[in-house]
Amino acid sequence: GKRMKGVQIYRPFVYGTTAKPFNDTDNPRPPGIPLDHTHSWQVFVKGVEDTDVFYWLRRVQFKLHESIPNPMRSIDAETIQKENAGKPPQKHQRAFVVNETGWGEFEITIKLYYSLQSGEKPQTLYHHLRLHPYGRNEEEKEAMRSQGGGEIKAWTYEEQLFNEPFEEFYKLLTSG
Ligand code: SLL
Repeated sequence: GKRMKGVQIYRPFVYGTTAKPFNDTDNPRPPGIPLDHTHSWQVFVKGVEDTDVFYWLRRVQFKLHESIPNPMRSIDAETIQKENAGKPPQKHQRAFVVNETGWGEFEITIKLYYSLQSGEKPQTLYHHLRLHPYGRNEEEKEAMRSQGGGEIKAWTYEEQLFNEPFEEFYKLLTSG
């Protein structure tokens, strides 16, 4: 294939974590979860407002902390699409997501694998799993709690740049 000289194309996406402390009302600790686990959390990569990213992003690999069983989690768009087939649309259906529980914060390595047509090498992102609100004082922490409706959201809005894409990939990106 031929690369398109001077062409740059961007695709928006969001990645990050959402965490919630266990409590007695809407987030009880599930049976079998160790007593030292204080939170449920998820890490994800998805389109902005749940738009499709599967046509340019084919796999996401999340590397979690070694204290977590099976810390390498690889998720393929194809697998998600098969699981979704025939189901009514739901929130987060088109997202690469790992759900976990735990007690501590750590750095998550997120590796993005692009469509085979793109010819792009995988790219690595780093994300700090946040379980606790942060702020310079108690008011700021409380504001972060209430903004997330009791959830601690650490989300990053990004734009993926494809520089001088192959013609076939450019067609794929713009035909959606
Ligand atoms: C800390 N440096 O000490 C960090 C490490 C590790 C968090 C945090 C384990 C969960 C599981 C878990 O939450 N590890 O056992 O599945 O704060």
